[in-house]
Amino acid sequence: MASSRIIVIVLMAAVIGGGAGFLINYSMSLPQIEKLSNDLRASQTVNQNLLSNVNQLTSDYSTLQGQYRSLSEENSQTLSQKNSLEAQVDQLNRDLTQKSSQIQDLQSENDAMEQKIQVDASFRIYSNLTSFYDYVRDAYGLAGDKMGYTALSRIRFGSQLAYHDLGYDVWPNQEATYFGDVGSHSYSTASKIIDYAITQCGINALDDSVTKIGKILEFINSRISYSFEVDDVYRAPVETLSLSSGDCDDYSILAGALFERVGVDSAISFYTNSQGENHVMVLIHLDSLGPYAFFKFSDLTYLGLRSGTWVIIEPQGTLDYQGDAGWMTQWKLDSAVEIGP
Ligand SMILES: [Ca+2]
Repeated sequence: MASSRIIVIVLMAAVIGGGAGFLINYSMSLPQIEKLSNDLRASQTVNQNLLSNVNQLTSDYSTLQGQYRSLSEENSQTLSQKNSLEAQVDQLNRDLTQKSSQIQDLQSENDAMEQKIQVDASFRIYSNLTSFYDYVRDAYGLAGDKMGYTALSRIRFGSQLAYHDLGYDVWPNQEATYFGDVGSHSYSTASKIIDYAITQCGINALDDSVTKIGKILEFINSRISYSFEVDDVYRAPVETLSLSSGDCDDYSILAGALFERVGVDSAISFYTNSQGENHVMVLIHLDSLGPYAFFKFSDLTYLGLRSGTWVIIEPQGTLDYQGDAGWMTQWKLDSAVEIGP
């Protein structure tokens, strides 16, 4: 079999060589041919393996490309979700900041409300003390009119109410009854409330008189609201503080008591105008209101007041209001009574 292949190869070489006009004398040994044949088969096997590997790699590459595209899409979606979540976090942070601010505002309002409740409770007076003032008004009239039915008698009564609340025994008979029933003095109870009011005004020991007056007016106008009365009742300072309301005489009696408490001598004063209306304001024994505009009387000794300048204070306004000519100049002074014994 092997020799026949050699013969065929030799013959083919002879044919090819003869056709070309020459002869190639080619011959191989049998082992060589077998080796070549084996090598050829091995090479084919290697090629097939390589081809198979290339196919496999191509397939793997295609799979990886698919996975890469899929992962790219997922990555894109994840990035989009991340951006969305970050935007949500930003919004939540803004909401949180806003809510925190609202909570702080509410906390402040709550603190202020609690503070007001505490202050209201401290200014509250009870029926034992209100009954004392009712008892006194029963004896002297709602505005002290039973003492003479004049403007002077009325403001004298107002002055006495202020003086009582500064801690003085103005009506010994009524006070004895009160002490017998309650076991303490009405003027002591009232005087402590006046002291508390001064602390609420925020007055410092080093404040000058005008500053003290300004703080008292600020306090009065923040706490007290004007209220008409169907009957003309003169109320004690602590009654007005407890009610948080009053009319012109009640404002004046309260302001006079507070001015006196910080060392500013004061008087309750009664006025009329061309329309036949009455009004009550405060006079203070000071030369001026410093930088603030004001109206004054240089001498009121003819009304029984000590000598020197008396400045008019409208307690329903703050220091800035005291120079209001449109309001102040209409009033004609009728009478005045200093707060004191
Ligand atoms: Ca009144």
